[in-house]
Formats: sequence, structure tokens, C-alpha cells
Amino acid sequence: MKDNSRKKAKWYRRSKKKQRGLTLIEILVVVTILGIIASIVGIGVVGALDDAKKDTTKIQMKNLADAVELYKIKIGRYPASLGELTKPPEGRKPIMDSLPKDGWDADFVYVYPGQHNQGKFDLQSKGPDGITDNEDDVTNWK
Ligand SMILES: [Ca+2]
Repeated sequence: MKDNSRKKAKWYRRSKKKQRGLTLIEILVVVTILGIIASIVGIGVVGALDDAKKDTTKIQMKNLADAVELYKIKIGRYPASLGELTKPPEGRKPIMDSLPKDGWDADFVYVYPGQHNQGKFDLQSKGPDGITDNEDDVTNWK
């Protein structure tokens, strides 16, 4: 009887040790899986954030383009620079209180007369890389 219970206790301790080992491996597996899931979700969030910044840029660019058109209606010509939207010549009322920034908090590039939009103006955001004339730019001509 006593011998049997000792055996049981020994078996129990062994199985407990085994269980602990397995639990550690399981924790490692779970942590690894969680890490993989977190990185996938992270990539998704970063992607959504980039899309949101691009959308913000498009909206701000549209507002800016509307302000430039309004300037033309009020003053009779397109502004030579975006600064004229906030400080128009001859003490006229500003079209905008401040110039909008793109989704990456950078200034828009304004070119008049437009090289891409004949007879109008070009607006360009340098995009996430901050460099003009590459494929991540947001422009009013493509
Ligand atoms: Ca760029």
C-alpha cells in the first residue's frame, strides 16, 4: 500500500516536471505566434495609416486648388506663389488663413504656369519620402 502511494507520488512529480517543460515550450510557441500576429497587425495598421495620410493629402490638395481658383476669380490671375493666398497683394482679404500641409506635415509644391496642367497650375506633395518627382508623390495631374 505504502509502496504503491510512493510510486504514485514519484510518477506525479515526474509528470509534473514533464508538464512544466511542455508548458514552457507552449509559452514559447504562443509568444512566437503572438509576435507573428502582432507584426501582421502592425503592418496592417501602418498600411492603413499611410492610406489615411495619402487621403488627407488629396483632400488638402483639393482645398488648396479650390483656394487658388478662388484667388483667380477674385484677383483676376493665378497667384505667383502660394504665399499670396494668405497675403494677397494690395491689402486684399486673404483667401486662406494659413496654408494646409500634406499628410506628412510638409508644404505643397506649387508651380505656375503649370508644366503638367497647361494654362493652369501644378500642385505636388512629395509623399512619404519627402522627395519630388517619384512614384509616391501625390499630384494634381495624375
Ligand atoms: Ca516622393
